[in-house]
Amino acid sequence: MTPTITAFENSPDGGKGLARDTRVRWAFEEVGQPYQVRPVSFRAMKEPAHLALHPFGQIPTYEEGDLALFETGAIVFHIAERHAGLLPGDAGARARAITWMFAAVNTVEPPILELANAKLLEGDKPWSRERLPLVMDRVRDRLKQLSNRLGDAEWLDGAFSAGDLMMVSVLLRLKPSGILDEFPNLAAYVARGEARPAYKRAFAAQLAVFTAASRGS
Ligand SMILES: N[C@@H](CCC(=O)N[C@@H](CS)C(=O)NCC(=O)O)C(=O)O
Repeated sequence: MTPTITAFENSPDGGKGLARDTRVRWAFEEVGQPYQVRPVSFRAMKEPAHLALHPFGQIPTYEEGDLALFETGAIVFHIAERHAGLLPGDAGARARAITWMFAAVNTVEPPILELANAKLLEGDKPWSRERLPLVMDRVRDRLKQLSNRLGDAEWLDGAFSAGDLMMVSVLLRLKPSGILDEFPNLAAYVARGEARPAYKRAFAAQLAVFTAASRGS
């Protein structure tokens, strides 16, 4: 059965890869699993039908027969478990790849989201200018640690894995801020992720939704 995921009907970034269905599309592309996409509006995301799939009223969701999942970490893990290509066969290496998936969403993504919130949602507050350097330094602290661990390796732990897919996806959000460029090995790591044919296909598929919509309007 072909899985169906949900994605923004109108993405705030116009389909340029920042919405989180990108990482799920990327995982599908890496393992060669076809998928379908059901666009949802912001209003529909908060209505009962979508809330039954996603208790927090967000995208993406994943449906396959009776199975409904939410949370990109869980969805990518589910895809990686069922298909070859994203998790190593060796038990230890597999556990470490899963560890990097958790690190991406649980340790690296939170300060990056905090920065996005500080700019987008709190930029007009009187205390925003004073707080921003503190928020940026929290991101730098995490990136420094990650940069030290990556060193001059190509990927986080041997061959490319779901751990890299999640970490690159999380770091991509920083590109417009310029902070990533302070850590050349991380910037190169992200560029290697973006250069993967599967990432390019995922990006193009997401963008096509919005370029087609704007041609039609
Ligand atoms: N932790 C969740 C976050 C999901 C999330 O924040 N999705 C965003 C789109 S990238 C969303 O639906 N935002 C709209 C909203 O929260 O109302 C995951 O990784 O799946």
